Order: sequence, then structure tokens, then C-alpha cells
Amino acid sequence: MRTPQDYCDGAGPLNAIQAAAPMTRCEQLPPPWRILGAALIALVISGCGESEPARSATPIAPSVELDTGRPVRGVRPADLVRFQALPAYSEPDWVTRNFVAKGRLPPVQERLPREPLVFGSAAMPDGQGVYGDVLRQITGGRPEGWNYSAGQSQGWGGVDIGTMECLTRTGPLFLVDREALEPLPNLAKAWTWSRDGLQLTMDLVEGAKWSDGHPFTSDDVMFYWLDNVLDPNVSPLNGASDDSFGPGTKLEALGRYKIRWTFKRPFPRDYLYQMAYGKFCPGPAHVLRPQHPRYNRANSYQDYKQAFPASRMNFPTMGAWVVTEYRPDDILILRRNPYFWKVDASGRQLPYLDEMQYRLLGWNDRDVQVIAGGSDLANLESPASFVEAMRGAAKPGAGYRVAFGPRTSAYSVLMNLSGNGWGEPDTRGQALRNLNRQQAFRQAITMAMDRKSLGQTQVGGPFIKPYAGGLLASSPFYDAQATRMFDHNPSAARALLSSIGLVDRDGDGYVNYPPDVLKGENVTAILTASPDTITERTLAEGVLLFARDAGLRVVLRFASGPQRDALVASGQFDWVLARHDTTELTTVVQGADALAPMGPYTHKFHRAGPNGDLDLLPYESEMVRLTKAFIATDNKAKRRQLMSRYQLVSTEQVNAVGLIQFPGGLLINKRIANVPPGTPTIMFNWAEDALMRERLFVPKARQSRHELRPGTLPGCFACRPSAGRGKP
Ligand code: BQZ
Repeated sequence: MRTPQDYCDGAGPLNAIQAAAPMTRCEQLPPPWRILGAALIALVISGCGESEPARSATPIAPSVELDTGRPVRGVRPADLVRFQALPAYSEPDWVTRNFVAKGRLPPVQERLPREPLVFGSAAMPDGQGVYGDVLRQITGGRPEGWNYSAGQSQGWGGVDIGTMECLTRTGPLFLVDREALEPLPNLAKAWTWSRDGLQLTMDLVEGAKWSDGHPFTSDDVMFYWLDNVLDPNVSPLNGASDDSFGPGTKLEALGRYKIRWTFKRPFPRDYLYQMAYGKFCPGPAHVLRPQHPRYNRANSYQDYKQAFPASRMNFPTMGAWVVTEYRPDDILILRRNPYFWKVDASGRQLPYLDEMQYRLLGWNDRDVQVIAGGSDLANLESPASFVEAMRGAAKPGAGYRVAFGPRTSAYSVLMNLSGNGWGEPDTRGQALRNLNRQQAFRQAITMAMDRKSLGQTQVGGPFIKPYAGGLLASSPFYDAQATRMFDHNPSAARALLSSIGLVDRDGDGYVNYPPDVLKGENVTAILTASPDTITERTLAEGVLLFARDAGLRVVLRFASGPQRDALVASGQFDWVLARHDTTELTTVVQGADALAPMGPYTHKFHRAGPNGDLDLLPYESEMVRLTKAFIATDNKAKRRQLMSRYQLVSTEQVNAVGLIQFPGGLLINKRIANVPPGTPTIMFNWAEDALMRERLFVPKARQSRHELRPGTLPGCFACRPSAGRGKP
């Protein structure tokens, strides 16, 4: 991999065009006219689209869809999911024949809860499905192990979203009528607020079971809360902490299937969003507790975290699938969960797809493999691949289609705003943070950026829009009037830098600190970025080149996904190139507590130092006040007003240097049905949740032979290997 020194500060002549459009020396983009040509073709195709044949058993989807964000939805939550006992239930014939009939599995009605979750057919684009086939996906991550509650990743890319279930669910909310917007019931099937709104009582799905047949009860919920979220020695994946549900919040079990929250403020409805993926997805207490140091004195907390390595198969889940096979750096195979507690309106136990496969490759392979026919589904989130993906989909007989969602993807440069020692910076790092905390410095950086060129280097055409920072334009709370966009102006940026004493004193083209700071050496900012995708690499190099044009020396530090995340989480960064992969800057209602540094250890780029003090800047204090007021009111007009003020403060103060915003898309194999049109790559959650993969199906006539372990079910986790249920 190229080291920053290769570029260092990008010395050496570049021709005019390359100077205008920051490009890496080695990656040549297709000439602009070809990009535009392809985009126009795509636009035309989507505009008039292939004439869709009448809806037949085997739905044929158009090759390229461009969702311009038209809300073709507006379903009511109960149209999507409800809890109801149905007259009869069924399962794939091979399960009945080879497992139930042979007494190796109880009958389906005994495996399902008293009232299973029922998916409404009205919200199924292609209607109720049929059983069979496999969903093939790729992830660039690698499973660390199965202890999500103690912070282990299962390899990202939607693996954990397919195995973990949470109290509520929000991914599919992009389909829901905004007037009826509230998290969907999930493991918590219903809830009631006390009259004063300080207590919330939730009913859990009575009779639901883990994939090993063990009952799911409030014990699993309380173990997750008391012995993981509230245990200071444990950090669940996706960062749940006592702060996430409000300081002083209590949770108690009122029975096997009833829990009650007690809050410090009335009606904190935003916490219902926190109870969805990634913050409240309990693990199997019957398996985890025996390894937890509070109950197993022989174990350390590290032992507990690593007690379930990725090599252990059939780890109990509440999700639609269970990991049954794992070959490092090769593949994860997941088979249908025989105890899955969700059905379609005809009582067919879901999922429809018997198998899910995850090939363990690179993040860039995700879309390439769908294009090549080796995978069935990918989040198209790297604009540099848009043209190739559309060109391939436009070919006659192409096996996949491209479906673009709303413009909810974006990249920014986040600047570490902690002047208090968070991440133990050295003197160089501390000096740079002191600059990050100055508005003139942040404004100079944002003025140095030529967002239009940064976008054009990724893909031509209508996809990419400049991003000022703050709320994204696709957010229902976005206010263009309150959005301060600083246009590209390197000389004004230089003037701002000199206004705070930063001028090029040694004539090397870079501004220097005043003589009494770091002996007047060049101001140097280390930009941490992931090398995992072309988009991140080229954007990082673009930032380096544009900063240099304004006289600021930037050095790139490439650190891959988990390393980058660890550096950021521990505050060891000056600047980080961040992909917008959370929900607060689009939905606002979900993850609102991430909009500002609400607590000493909650914010992504401003946390407390070793002495626990959070040195907020005045504008940040106002953002905290605005966010608290937003969370505390249900009044729509007041909320809109508060977010307009938030937008003005965060963009005027350049809380983060926004770069580009663009629509993510999905690449989908054409045999896959029930994909809701316009599914966002990320909004309330990743597409892997928004898609409701348990409802995806392949019409019989189009079913493939890609399944690797047909006719098998997950074995049991804790019993002797030979006694496995797996093989028929
Ligand atoms: C989606 C997502 C599902 C994590 C991850 C990955 C990690 C980060 C982030 C995205 C991947 C995919 O994102 O890029 O499309 O499938 O998994 O979880 O980037 O490295 O730590 O935050 O969500």
C-alpha cells in the first residue's frame, strides 16, 4: 500500500486538469464524456424504463432505477408488521419431512410464539413468497466472534443484522407514513406509557425461542442491560452505554414477558429508536452468563469477550438465520433458524430463503461480484463504481439491476475538537487541536475544499452534490435557508489562516505556526482515512491536495475499518475522513443524542479528557441545548425551528467539513423478489435491515442451484458434536 510519504504533501508538477480535479497518480478515471454518456443512458433507461411486462409469477425488474426520493410508500406500521395468532402455520416441506416427521424437531406451531410477528402482505412489493434458494452476499469485514454484547463484530456487511434481533426495529421506517412514524414493534411487541410518561412498560414476544429452542424471556433483556450495558467493563458493539438511554434510567423485569423502563424525563420517545439495531439487541443469556466474570470467577472480562470465537458454529440467535459454517477468509454459511418467530400472513414461517452466504472478500468486491454474477445483493455506496454498475445493468440479459435510493450517503472531515487530552495527543497533536477549536481555522479548511471537483472525480452526472456539513439535504428537517455553504476560495482560506497568525514564514508553500508554537514549524494535520474503498482513498488525496492549495500541510494516515474505528473511538486522530454511516444527520429522530456532545463519552469527535472534563466550545453548548430541546418536545413546528437553528450553527461554525452527499443504491440479482423500491442504503438503519431480508424470496421458476448446504438446519451449540441436528 502506498504510504503518505509517497504523496507527503503532493509535491511535483500536476497538469491543469489534474490540479483542478484532485486525482491519485495511479487511478485514472474514465474520461468525463464517457461517464456523462453512461449516466445519461441510465437516466434515459430509468426515465422511460423497459416496458414492464404484466406482473407474472416471475417478476422482471427494470435494469436501472433512479429513486428521486418520491415517497411511493406511506404505509401504516400495522400494514408492515403486527402480532397475531393465525389459524395454521407451515414450514418448508423438507423440514417437516426430514426433521419434524423424524422427531428431530417439534412441530412448527410449537416452535412459534403464541402470537408470532406477522408481515402484512400489503407492504410486500411482490406479494407473499415461496420457500427456497439462497441469498449470496459479500463482506469486506471479518467475524471476530459471536459475543455482540461484549463488542465483537460479526464481520459487518449485515451479518449481525441477519442474526441479531432488537427490542424495536427502525430500518423499514422509510416505508412508513411520516405522520405515523414510530419504531416498529419487534422483540418488544407492544408498549404503554404511564400517565406522567416517566415509565414505559413493554410486553415481550411470549413464547419466542432462540434458535437452539431455549425460551427468550425478560432474563435475556435484563442480562444484556445489567451485565453488559451497565457493566463498565463491557462495551457492547455499536456503543450502547447507560448514556444511550438517559442518565439514571432504570429497567426492571415485571415477569417472564414484561419489562418496565423508568426515566428521569417524561415521554423520551427518542429512546424507542435507541432500542432498535445496534443499541438494544440482547444476546442469549443462557449461553453468555456462564462465561461472564460476575458469574464465573475464573473468567476475566477479556475471556468473556472472547469466549465465543468465530470458529464456534450454531451460536444461538433470534434472527432469521444461524451461522453454521465458517472458513476463515473464505465464507460464512448461514442456514434458516427453525425457531424463527416471524411468519407471513398465510402463516408460513419465515425466512423464505433457506440459506444466506457471506463470501469474505474486500469491500470493493461487493458490487464487482454482483456485476459478475457471484453475489446477489450489495450496497452500492462507492460513487466511483456507479458508472460501471449502471453500464453492466444496461446490457441486454444483465442478471442484476441497480436501484438507487434517496441521497442519504455522504463524506465529511471530522476534526478532533478535544483540547483536554482525549487520546493523549503529543505536542504536535495538541497544537493542531487548539487550531481545530478555532472557527477561523475550520472555516479556512472548508473554504479550501472544492467540493464540485471532489464529486466529479468520483462520478459525473447528477449523483453527487456538495455537502456543507450538518443535516443532509434528504433529511425531513433540512432547511436550505439555514445552511451556510462556504464556496471554494483558496485565497480567502489563506487570508483566514493568516488572520490567526498562520503564514508561510519559510517559503515552502506551507503555513507555519507562530514562532512560539512548536518553534514555528509547518502546521501539519494528519488525516486518518480507510484505504478499503477507492472512494475513501481518492477523497483523502483530494483533501490533501486542496488543503495544500490553501497552504496547509496534510499527511495521510490510512487505517483499515476496525483500526480506523479504534483510533477514532480512542481520540487518537487530528482529522478523520468519515463516511456518514449513522442515522442522526438524516432522520434526526434516530440517534439524536449523536447530534452534539451530549455526554462526556458519547460524541464521535469531541469527548472528555483523562480528568473527565468535556471542554465544550460555546457553539457546541448551543448545539447541545438545541438537541436537548428537540428531544424534549413532540411539537413538529418547534422541532423544525430547533433544527433550522441547529443547522445554521453547525454549518456557520463548520462543526464538520462536509464534502459530498449522494444517493446510495442497491445492486440486486434479478431473481430476488420483494425488494421495496427506493430502499435507502442507510437511513434509519442499513439496507440490510431496511430490506427485511426475511421477506425476500425467489420465484420457483427462477430458483438457482447456488445453495451450498440444501436440506440442512443449524446443529445445536452446546451439545456433543455428533449429536448435531444438522444433517437430515
Ligand atoms: C453496511 C454495514 C452493515 C461500521 C460498516 C463497516 C465497519 C464500520 C459500518 C455497509 C459496512 C458496510 O459498514 O460498508 O454497507 O453493510 O456494514 O453493518 O464500514 O468498518 O465500523 O460502522 O457500519
